[in-house]
Amino acid sequence: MEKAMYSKEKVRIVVHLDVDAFYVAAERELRKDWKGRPLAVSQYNPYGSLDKMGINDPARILYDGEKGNMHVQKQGRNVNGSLIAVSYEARAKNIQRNDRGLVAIQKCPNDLVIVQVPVSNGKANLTMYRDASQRLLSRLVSHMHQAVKELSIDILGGRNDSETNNIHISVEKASIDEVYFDLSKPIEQLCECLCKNEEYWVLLMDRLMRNKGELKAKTTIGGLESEKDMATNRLSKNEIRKGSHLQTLDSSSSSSADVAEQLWWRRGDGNSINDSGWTIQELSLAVGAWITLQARQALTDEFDGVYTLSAGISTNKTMAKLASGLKKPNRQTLVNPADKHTLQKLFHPLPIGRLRGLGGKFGDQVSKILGVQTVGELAQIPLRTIQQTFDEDKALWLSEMAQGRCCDPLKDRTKSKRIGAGKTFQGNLSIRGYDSLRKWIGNLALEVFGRVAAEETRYPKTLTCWLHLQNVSDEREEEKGGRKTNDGHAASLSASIPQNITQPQCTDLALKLAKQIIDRVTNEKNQAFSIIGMEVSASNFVEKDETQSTILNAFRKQKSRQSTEFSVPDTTRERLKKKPETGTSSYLSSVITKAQRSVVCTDTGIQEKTPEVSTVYRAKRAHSPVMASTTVIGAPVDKIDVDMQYARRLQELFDKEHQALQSIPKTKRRKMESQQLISSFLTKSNNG
Ligand code: TTP
Repeated sequence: MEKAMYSKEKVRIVVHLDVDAFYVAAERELRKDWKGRPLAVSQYNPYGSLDKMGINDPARILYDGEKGNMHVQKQGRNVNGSLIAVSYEARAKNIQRNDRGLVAIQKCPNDLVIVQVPVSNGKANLTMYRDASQRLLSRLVSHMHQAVKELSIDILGGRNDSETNNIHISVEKASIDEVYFDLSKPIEQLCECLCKNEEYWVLLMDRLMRNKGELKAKTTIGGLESEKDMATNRLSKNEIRKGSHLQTLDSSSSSSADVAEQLWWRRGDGNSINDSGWTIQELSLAVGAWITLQARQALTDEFDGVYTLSAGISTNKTMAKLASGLKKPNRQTLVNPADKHTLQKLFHPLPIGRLRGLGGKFGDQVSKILGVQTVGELAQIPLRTIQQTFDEDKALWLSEMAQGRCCDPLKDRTKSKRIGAGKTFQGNLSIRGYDSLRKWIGNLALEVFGRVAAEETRYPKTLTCWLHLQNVSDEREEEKGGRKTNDGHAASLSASIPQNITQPQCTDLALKLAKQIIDRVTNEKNQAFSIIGMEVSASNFVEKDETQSTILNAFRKQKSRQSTEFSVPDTTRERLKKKPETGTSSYLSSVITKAQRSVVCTDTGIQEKTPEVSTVYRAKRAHSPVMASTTVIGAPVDKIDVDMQYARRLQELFDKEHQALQSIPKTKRRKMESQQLISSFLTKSNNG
């Protein structure tokens, strides 16, 4: 086995975190006395009598077992909505997602609480869950940074604090209660220092194994669990989604006694890296697990134990997500895809539909064409064979995925990629006329518009309408677009959102899309229709100051014709690459980013000065060097030279500023008012 001699080998550490029984936890944040009780959140019940219910409305409590059955009798059918979130205490009583309220009550009559989602405008109002989601994410990001920083300071004794102050951790919000973190960068920095100094190594091992092996006890090594624990791994995607009673609340029932797991951790006993038996990848995973454990615990403590998270620590998104679902709730699982045994035991038996990106039509296609059911069967097929059917990129992606290697990067974002509002219309509530279509599309568009308007920094470019129609004939199926479903046909259409769209225009646009879908799916204008589901959503977000700036709109149109890049000279780049200056480089990058913002935000000023020529000074933080580029926008071709002069002047100023920073002692530099530096840079650039 390769020893942990430090090499420039790239190791990726990706963590997937998923809040346990999220809506239930959000309800418990409001009512702390529900902690520990079997609790379920019920869907909005369209047959019930409750059309409007605020968050604090006591009528939301549809059933409380401790108070007897009165509620059921009093509120009749209200309590029988389907359950969308079920606490682990309720799962232990065999209550599952999608159970009807009355069925759940039969399973746990004395103790269960059923609470209905808040309602407004005759539909579920999910604002409280969305708000909770944003709040949790922002705290979690902060706890992750804190955990990284503490570990670095603890081990390296603050020696590298300029680096730890500037660590970049990519964060991708994946859903309302799921998030990915890419910890590769800080862990790489840490491991590089550790492996060069045995003293640090001992400190690290001490930290990882401290507190009677807390990390070991609270982390499952995926693929090495005891047979008993593996039972939950074999749950189908559907069983996991519904919440199985096999997922246990008792985290101590983990495989901590398992011999193989003990061995996994015991390698840390060596006195130096070289006699430890750890590979760099394993060491990085263990460090990732430690950081994740600290962040999870800090978050749970901060919210008085109301929110718990399950986590997966691995080397890519697919494996991290798979790992986080292996042991729920409130537990973390580490999966090392480089370990063949783990791959064979844990990954290869899975049906391919369990993998990210293979759960839908594409997965079915792969399964059918290649004749494979499991990930292991896919892994056996040579790349060349896959390439005969799928294009090169897809074939490579499939092959790598089956080997547990997936390179998909994180999409650095902490907000949802779309804002949508939807509603289902069951049975005789289906929408059959244009008046109710107008009413409901209007309600949904209004909600989307309101939520988009509340966004401070971004703006969507695309509006989409999705409809689910029933009683659709099978004729000319392929012309309808969308897809056939068990009970009808679902299709969507999108359109660009014009700038400065008003709320009535947004509703009109959504309605126009809905009518186009109906015409297409029913094959004829003014044909009868029956809609059982609809959604309006906004997506394709861009930064607000970009969209709102006329300059940048011009930029989008003309970029391909008239743009030019202006890079930081190599000498500067070399300087910035040097390790002692890493902190400075990210600092400068933020100076430039701010400068760019100021240029963009005050772009009318620039426009006034040079109406035909506008410059955006952009800085991207690439892996290590600062990349600065100047893009000429909307400028007549003969003016580009003039503009490049302006760009060069900015570049010179940047270099001067950089040099000036070097003459200030590092500690002082960090403490300096950043605003002061930025404004000096901007003043110089404006005067220049
Ligand atoms: P999930 O993460 O799928 O489930 P969960 O958090 O309730 O439970 P687990 O611990 O097994 O992850 O969904 C997050 C929330 O999204 C869930 O609490 C309720 C909501 N939701 C729906 O409203 N409808 C659905 O069909 C699903 C799957 C989730």
